[in-house]
Amino acid sequence: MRFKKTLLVNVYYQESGYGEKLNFPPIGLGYISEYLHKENIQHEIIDTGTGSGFEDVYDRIQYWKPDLVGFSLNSTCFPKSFTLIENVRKQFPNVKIVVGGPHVSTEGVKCLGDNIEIDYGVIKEGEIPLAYLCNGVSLENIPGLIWRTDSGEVIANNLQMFEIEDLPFPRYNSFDLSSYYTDSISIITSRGCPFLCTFCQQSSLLGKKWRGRTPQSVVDEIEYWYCQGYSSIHILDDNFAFDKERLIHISGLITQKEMKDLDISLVGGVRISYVNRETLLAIKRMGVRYISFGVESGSDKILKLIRKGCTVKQAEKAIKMAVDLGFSVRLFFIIGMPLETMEDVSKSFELALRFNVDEVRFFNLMPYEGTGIMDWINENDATLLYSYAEYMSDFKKFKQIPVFDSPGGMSIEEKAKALRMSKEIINTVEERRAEHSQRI
Ligand code: B12
Ligand code: SF4
Repeated sequence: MRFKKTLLVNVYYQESGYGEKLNFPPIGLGYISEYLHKENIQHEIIDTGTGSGFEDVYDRIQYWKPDLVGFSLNSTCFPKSFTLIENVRKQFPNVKIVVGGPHVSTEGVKCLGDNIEIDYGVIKEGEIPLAYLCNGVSLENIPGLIWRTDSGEVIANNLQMFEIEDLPFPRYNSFDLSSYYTDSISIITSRGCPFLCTFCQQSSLLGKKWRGRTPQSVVDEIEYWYCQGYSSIHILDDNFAFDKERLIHISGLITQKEMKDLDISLVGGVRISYVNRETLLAIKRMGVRYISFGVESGSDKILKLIRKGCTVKQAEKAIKMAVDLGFSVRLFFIIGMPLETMEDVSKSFELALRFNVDEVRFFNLMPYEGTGIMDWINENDATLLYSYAEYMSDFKKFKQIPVFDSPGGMSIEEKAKALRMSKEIINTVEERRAEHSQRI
């Protein structure tokens, strides 16, 4: 065995704008932990999203003495994460360090190239590669592993798409579930996305191939949590409705179960091009009251440019159908796409107000590494006004500040104005909802 004791650290920052603490455990580390349990690999978890600070990480290493420390990294505040890693290296020179998560999947070898303190990285899924690493499989045979040869060259091994059915779902036995302030549990029933919406990193994260768990395993997981006292389940898939037959099957299995007050939310959003009456009815039958759609824009010109793969007409039809079927509907829009004009933004505002939805949200477009938008910025005469590290380091602040200037679209001032105006639309929808619930 190469590593006998592994400490896994979830790195969370309040500057991400998501509040002081996390309200449910990190699913990715949950899957990794479950797999390590299956393989009898000794490990512990520390989650800085539950109020633990960096000092707690150092203390735990000092006290528990792991020989491998793994960090789960988002791009959010990545410079700070690298400082944390440097501090661990300084204080514990003999500990080996491995990183994984969205930041590593999108940056690849750059993560190790830029950081001599990091010993290994894992691109995309971590369960099996990490178990191989701990168990002593030779480095060149670990799929997706980034490592250094004796001559110091950084190498990334080929990836392997794993069968997700072979991965047990997280039971969080190594987590302190009571430190998350929620009475709901979040689950993931599929991985990967074959679409290439230009603002989204998804295909570079867990792969372009959509892989869904079997209906039986999804329902087993829901039933497991229901029996543990969690009647509220959040499904966070990016593409839950990708396979219509699977969806209908899951719905059918749930309705056969005795889970009376089961309340499922499709938090991740349903792709508009999959919505039809049959799908929505199946979703409703399985106990879903709340559904969200990533509409992105009310302008066909923009939807085409961002390769969203649907039209405004399709969006209208899907929203109307969902509202008419009694779902609580939430719509997501983005402001600041290249070539977007104030006229396009007005169309998004109109669409946001057109139906009796419960909530709308407008996001300032932040270009991520590995997205079509970032390529577009690099290839066209567009300028990033802040460095990637800068805007990734303060999501809260950059929610309202445009981060790039591009020819042919809105000026910086217009983008900022559109973002300010979106607050009025959000308020109008909120007021309308409040009035409506008073009437009821
Ligand atoms: C759930 C979720 C959240 C939850 C997190 C809750 C929690 N308890 O952790 C909440 C709502 C709080 C949240 C907040 C934010 N999120 Co979020 N979130 C997600 C979401 C929808 C699902 C994550 C997930 O569970 N995936 C499923 C698991 C199986 O995959 P995974 O987490 O990637 O883990 C696998 C691998 O990455 C790897 N791995 C992970 N960690 C490690 C560690 C080691 C050592 C190894 C070896 C491997 C490894 O192995 C895991 C198992 O295979 C993703 C989208 C997505 N589909 O991934 C976005 C996503 C991760 N979030 C994102 C963002 C931007 C944010 C926010 C900044 C949002 C904001 N404020 O606008 C904040 C940042 C919070 C922070 N960490 O500081 C981005 C990150 C982009 C990036 N490059 O970093 C994503 C990818 C969405 C997107 N496409 O934009 N988020
Ligand atoms: S926005 Fe949704 S459909 Fe488009 S690439 Fe991202 S996850 Fe896939």
